[in-house]
Amino acid sequence: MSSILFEIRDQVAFITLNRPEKMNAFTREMALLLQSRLDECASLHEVRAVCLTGAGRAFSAGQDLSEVVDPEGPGMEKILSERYNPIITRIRNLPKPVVASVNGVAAGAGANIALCCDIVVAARSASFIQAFSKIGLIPDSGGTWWLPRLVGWQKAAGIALLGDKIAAENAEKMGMIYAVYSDQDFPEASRALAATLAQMPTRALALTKHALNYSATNTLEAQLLLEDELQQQAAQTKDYAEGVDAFLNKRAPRFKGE
Ligand code: T3D
Repeated sequence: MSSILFEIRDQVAFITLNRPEKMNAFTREMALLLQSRLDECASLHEVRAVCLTGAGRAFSAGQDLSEVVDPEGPGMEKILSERYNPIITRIRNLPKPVVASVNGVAAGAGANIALCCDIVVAARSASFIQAFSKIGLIPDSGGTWWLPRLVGWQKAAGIALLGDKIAAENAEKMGMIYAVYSDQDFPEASRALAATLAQMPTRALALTKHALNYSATNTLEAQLLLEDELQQQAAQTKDYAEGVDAFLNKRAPRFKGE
């Protein structure tokens, strides 16, 4: 059985991290396979949204620590540059919305892969752990970038330094994630969220994502210019014409992602 499951349904690509007996901890092979599945999602026209989740009781426990003690294994620099940094940049640059459907504990790089997704939803029993300080590392995979932006400096510092387990409900209250569903509702609710995104104007969503990516570092003036440029691109899409026509004719729009 592959460590990454991949299935396309209703124009949503479901990517499942699949080493449940090891809490979906990432091996090298698994990290590289996730990268190539994300590339497929970017290139396949039939994929209009992505839903990333984990098999079993974890989303992911991050790097498989049994690999890092292997004297023949790659050094730390290689681990981040070869495995995790390309996953984060692929998700951020993917011109389609990516939902992190956090079914259970998300720790270490597993937590930060979830946090870099466009919309993060979680089951009530899920949790987030910046486990790095417990083993003498610093938060990587974008953790030090996302946390202060999502929850503010004080909470980010506490979460990163202490490495405490943050329950999904607390993560939602502090703005780390978008929504929490009961464990019972979670599978259908997160699937429906991804399916809704897949029926929306895909190119406008991609341009929105692009604008949000730049908002963290742009000045207001630069961001206004960028919005102007991207809005002109959005206005040329068939989906924009469809959206306006549907509104004026009081009917539901049928977006095609074009
Ligand atoms: O060089 C570098 O490392 C750079 C890269 C860094 C990126 C990172 O992600 S560093 C952070 C790595 N992750 C962690 O430190 C988290 C370690 N795991 C845990 O803290 C706990 O397992 C959890 C809180 C995630 C879950 O706890 P619990 O009690 O529900 O489950 P468990 O019993 O600890 O784990 C179940 C099995 O999964 C167990 O295996 P076993 O004994 O049944 O054969 C456990 O060893 C295994 N497992 C869990 N996490 C990892 C792991 N095996 C390898 N690597 C793991 N990260």
